[in-house]
Amino acid sequence: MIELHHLNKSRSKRIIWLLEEAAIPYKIIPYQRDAATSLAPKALLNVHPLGKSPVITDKGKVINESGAIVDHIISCYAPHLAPQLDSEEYIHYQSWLHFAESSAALPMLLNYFLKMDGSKTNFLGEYAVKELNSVLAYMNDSLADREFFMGNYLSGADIMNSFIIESIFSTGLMSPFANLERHYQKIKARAAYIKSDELEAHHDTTTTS
Ligand SMILES: N[C@@H](CCC(=O)N[C@@H](CS)C(=O)NCC(=O)O)C(=O)O
Repeated sequence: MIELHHLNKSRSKRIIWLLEEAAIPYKIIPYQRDAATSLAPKALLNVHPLGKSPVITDKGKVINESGAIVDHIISCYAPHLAPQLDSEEYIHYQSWLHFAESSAALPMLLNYFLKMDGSKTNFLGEYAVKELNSVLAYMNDSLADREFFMGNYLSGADIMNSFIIESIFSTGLMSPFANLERHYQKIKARAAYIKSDELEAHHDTTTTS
């Protein structure tokens, strides 16, 4: 059975959502961020040398990086959440999978960390805002004529990019991006997404007390 090493308030929630969509048996092994530093506990280093989450174990394999995890779960257990391997769409699908943790995550996290840090920057602050707006506009435009990133069906592309969309929504930066907002409302209404929210809250000691 798949075991998900899940850190509270993290990207790992997208893997819970995926596992719920895939409807396969799995087990969550929960970890809590340090209350002062927000860092992961050292115990995660016993699972993978980077000590980050998500990480899964499946059939004796340890898999880190959410993109690789999403790819693995979908290829092995939920092929309906991706286009056919030999289709034209497949390359676009792969681009969206990688986009979430590269082009989109960098400016989003830069922006977030700079705000938390509060220090004066030379060019970085302006760069982060400009880049973030550019990737959000790209995502928004791509959703203009479709419900989901790959068309009219949910795929790993939506699951990977949900971390970006949720984070942006929580900062209140969403208003100029109506298509992204529509997409967010759509995914939030899915039973598997609602279940992932419940499970995340259940395994987060800062919300369950
Ligand atoms: N690119 C990696 C990023 C993994 C990552 O940075 N995870 C964060 C949680 S969102 C983490 O474990 N942070 C705790 C720490 O750095 O101590 C992925 O997509 O899995």
